[in-house]
Amino acid sequence: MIEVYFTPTPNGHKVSIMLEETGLPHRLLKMDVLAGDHLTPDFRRINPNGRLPAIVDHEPIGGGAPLPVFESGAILLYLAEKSGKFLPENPRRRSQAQQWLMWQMASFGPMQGQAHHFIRYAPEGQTYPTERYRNETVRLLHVLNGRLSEADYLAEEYSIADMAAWPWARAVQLIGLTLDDYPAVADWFARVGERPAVIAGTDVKNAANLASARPVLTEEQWSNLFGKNMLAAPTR
Ligand SMILES: N[C@@H](CCC(=O)N[C@@H](CS)C(=O)NCC(=O)O)C(=O)O
Repeated sequence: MIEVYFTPTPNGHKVSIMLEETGLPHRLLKMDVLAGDHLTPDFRRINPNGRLPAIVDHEPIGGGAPLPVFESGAILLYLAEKSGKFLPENPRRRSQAQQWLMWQMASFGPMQGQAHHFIRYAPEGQTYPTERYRNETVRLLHVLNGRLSEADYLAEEYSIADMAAWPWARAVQLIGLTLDDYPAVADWFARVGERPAVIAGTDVKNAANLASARPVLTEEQWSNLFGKNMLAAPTR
């Protein structure tokens, strides 16, 4: 049994999609980041970085004590290794899957994540950072569109690279961008979105599952995500 410390965000959905795709037995433990569920010393023993998602595999590859795994990209690689699925065997395609997974982890997720912060959470009127991170997201969407104009999937066959990028492609609507401007991305997004495991893993039919465009946070919730409570957590 794999325990998944989960929140229904793009990084969380990468893992829930992969678990649905592979059918590996698992249990989702829903964490409320607004309430600060992820700021506890107990959770830091599972993820020293104190972020979601994280998993604990109680029957890890190679046996031994339960294995905690953090960072969504590392979790996808671990689950691919455990299941023997969705990381291509062919060395060229395997490398492509790893390259696009790293691209998502280093760029498409973090840059867009900053765009979400400045557009949706920061006090309004932050023109420079808003433009900087939205422009970078637009540039990355062009990169993704270029790749998907030459291949049906990021590694030619459906892989963990697609599972990593898809939830972040879905999230661009929340920062005022549309996939209609990137036809190859839009085609791929629709194709991947029809997969039963993607529907089950993200509950895409339920629009309420997407966070609101500009959430209103209480002082405590703000502190848990961006302020004193967040800063205090690693020292506790
Ligand atoms: N690079 C990490 C990013 C994890 C991350 O930032 N997770 C968000 C949810 S998507 C989180 O835990 N947010 C809570 C917070 O910022 O306090 C990964 O891919 O796992």
